[in-house]
Amino acid sequence: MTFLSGYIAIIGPPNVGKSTLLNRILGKKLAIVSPRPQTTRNRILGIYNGDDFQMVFMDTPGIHRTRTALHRSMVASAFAAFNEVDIIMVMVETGSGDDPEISDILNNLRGTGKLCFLLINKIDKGSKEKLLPVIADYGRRYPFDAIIPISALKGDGVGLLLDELKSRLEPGPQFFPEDMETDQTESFLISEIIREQIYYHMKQELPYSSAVTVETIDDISRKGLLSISARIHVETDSQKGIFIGKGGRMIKAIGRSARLELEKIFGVHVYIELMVRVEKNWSKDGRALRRLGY
Ligand SMILES: Nc1nc2c(ncn2[C@@H]2O[C@H](COP(=O)(O)OP(=O)(O)OP(=O)(O)O)[C@@H](O)[C@H]2O)c(=O)[nH]1
Ligand SMILES: [Mg+2]
Repeated sequence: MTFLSGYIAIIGPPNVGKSTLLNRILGKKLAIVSPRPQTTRNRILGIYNGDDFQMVFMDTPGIHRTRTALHRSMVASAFAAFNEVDIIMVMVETGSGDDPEISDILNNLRGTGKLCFLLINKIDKGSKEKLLPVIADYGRRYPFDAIIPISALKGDGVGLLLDELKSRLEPGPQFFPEDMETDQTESFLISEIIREQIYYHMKQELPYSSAVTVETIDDISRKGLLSISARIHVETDSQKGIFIGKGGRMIKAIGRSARLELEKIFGVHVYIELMVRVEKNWSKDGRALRRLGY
């Protein structure tokens, strides 16, 4: 039996459902998801194993036109994925055809010569009739090796996508041990889950001005308890005030929902201590970015 393997990137504009697809394929939450754009900031691997194959999926930050140092680093890491994988999956929504990001993505694809699928996501939202002209239009714009409509949220088309991917894998090594599901550390995943809750609790630009680092994790296994201390970094004193909220109400609410989510993921009781710290203009400063993991 020949072992098949490959790296497969999920690329696309923000908010189209890339992280949702990664989680759907792996059958668990590896990547955070939110209704707002630019949620994912780092590349995340999800390792999908079969008896005779291994697919290494790479979730990437949404590609958008941007100015700040943080967003430049996010977009650069997404574009770098083009060169590092065997198969590229470009994900769009039915409505995203005219977005300038799509042209940027297609222009970058042209030079790669790599196998490339187009995934049209969120088909559970629109009508089937609208899909056909979209498929035809994308087919004209780029010679995709396959165009596959899916719903990452509901799972429609995802089985078909996996079959199609498997049929295109080449003989290759098992890159990661069988029991490894992701390249993320536990502490990175925890910081991401806290960041996810910030997207749900904070309005407007505030999530984009925040970063989370985990300072300590105490695994008190005998008591079935994970005790976490983490910091939320914001850019100004006034943001700090809003994150803490009246009488600490906001920070408590973020901590509580992150705790519930982490208890679901780890299956143990979780205790979280959250602190808010001002790191002036961190999203515009290269050194601060590196310190915070970007
Ligand atoms: N109706 C519907 N909603 C979806 C589907 N897939 C994802 N979503 C929703 O779209 C939003 C964005 O999903 P994400 O997975 O965070 O999107 P993303 O492409 O990773 O976004 P960035 O990380 O910001 O680039 C969330 O509210 C998801 O629940 C789908 O198939 N159908
Ligand atoms: Mg994402």
